[in-house]
Amino acid sequence: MTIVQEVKHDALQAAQQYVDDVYAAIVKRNPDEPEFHQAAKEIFTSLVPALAKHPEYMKNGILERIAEPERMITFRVSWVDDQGKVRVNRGYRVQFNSAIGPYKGGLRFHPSVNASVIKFLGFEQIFKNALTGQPIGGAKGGSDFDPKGKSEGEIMRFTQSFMTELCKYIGPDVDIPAGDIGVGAREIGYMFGQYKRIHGGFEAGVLTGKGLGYGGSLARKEATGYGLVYFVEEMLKAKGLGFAGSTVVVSGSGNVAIYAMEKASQLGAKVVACSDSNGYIYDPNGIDLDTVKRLKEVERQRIREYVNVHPHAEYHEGCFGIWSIPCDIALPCATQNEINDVSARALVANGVKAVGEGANMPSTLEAIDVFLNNDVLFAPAKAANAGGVAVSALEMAQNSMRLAWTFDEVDAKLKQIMTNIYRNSVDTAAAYGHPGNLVVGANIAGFIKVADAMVAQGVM
Ligand code: NDP
Ligand code: 2IT
Repeated sequence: MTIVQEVKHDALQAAQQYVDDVYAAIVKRNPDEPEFHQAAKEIFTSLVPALAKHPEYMKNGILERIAEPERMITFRVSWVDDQGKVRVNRGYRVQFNSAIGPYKGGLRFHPSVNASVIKFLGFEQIFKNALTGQPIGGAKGGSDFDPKGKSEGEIMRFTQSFMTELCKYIGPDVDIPAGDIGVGAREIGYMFGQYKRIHGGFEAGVLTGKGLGYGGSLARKEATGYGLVYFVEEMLKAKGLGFAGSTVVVSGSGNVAIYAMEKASQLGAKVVACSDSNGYIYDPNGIDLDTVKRLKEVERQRIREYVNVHPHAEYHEGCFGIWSIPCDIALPCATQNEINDVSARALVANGVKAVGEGANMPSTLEAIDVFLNNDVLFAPAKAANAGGVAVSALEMAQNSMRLAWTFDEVDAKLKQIMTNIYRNSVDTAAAYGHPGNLVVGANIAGFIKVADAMVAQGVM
């Protein structure tokens, strides 16, 4: 008998009512925050069987509390551009939940950043971090600063100004930021330098994703993309499938996309497409990753430049067209809501077997329904992309021990963590009456860990 078969129908009804009431209150209290509403809706919908089984969560007001950030900081970030003009951006840090560990989560620099985006990301991070099995709470931050077209000097001055304010709220045992869209090793380096200058000590554990020469971890750069592919490989294996011999489409061409492409290729897949925010490339011979790395990691160019090196490849303007390319496995690794129901139906019509979310919330709620209703193997973001933050926690562990593991040691731990998350999600989905539904499994598994800690620590 599954756990959910043991619970009575009226317990399920009470749980559903509780979820509906709290969701309505969230929408009312956080108007004009559609991304945050979307993330809350996805998680809450999954939690009904868990709340029915554990009425103590309702009694303790867990949903009301977990959806309200412990702290939300917004601040002015002033800086001077290369023309001598004063510029002002807005900085954010949401410290969402510290029930199981210090706040942990990335920083995003992108013009689309606002309170809704930061809160959806911070909310997701709570459950993702719990799934890793490591002692890290949930947080996120960033700014509406647009790094595109900025000089090195402008990036440095902005980033230093950002950290001058953020440093008041973080610390190795308090809150540990890392990268996300628009924040990579370069920005983490400038932030680490500024934090150190202000605080006066070498607190390596205050940021993760650091350079290898000053406290960074081997395999952190690769971790999100590799971890995504390890997770999807487990999911495929359970059905007698695998990356070997498959055709793969990856959106984005940033940190997550590049290392997802690398690992998928190493496992014998042919990656035929990737993108940036302007458009996508299709290379029927398989993407030449060295060219993509040079264009994106070194030269910070647009992906359209790829066809100058490989004239047989095609470039198409716009982001959604990439999902019309026939493939066995789709790995959205760019941004939120990049797959809508139309794109999802196109993927299904072309016979996609598996979708693995490398980005955070890349599929709309309607797109997820399309995948689940058509028996597409679906790996939800908070499980499938947890490898990045998991290796961040391993970076913190190495910093605390003042030693450094080899690449192979970190990679082996990452693989084990991704396998554990997969098994935990599968087992939890089955136990709560939704076998094979990893959305439900991952949401409930992450939630229970945090909820139990919140109950144990009392109302606060
Ligand atoms: P990068 O900045 O390295 O790359 C982002 C990529 O996505 C770029 O190719 C970018 O194109 C594209 N992109 C960004 N915004 C948009 C948009 N609005 N529309 C279309 N394309 C867009 O970021 P990451 O690779 O680090 O992050 C990608 C995703 O993965 C994000 O959702 C992030 O939250 C998630 N993630 C990242 C982790 C990490 O460790 N870095 C961990 C877990 C999840 P362009 O260059 O044109 O902007
Ligand atoms: O979304 C994410 O998990 C990240 N951007 C990584 C966060 C981290 O702290 O490494």
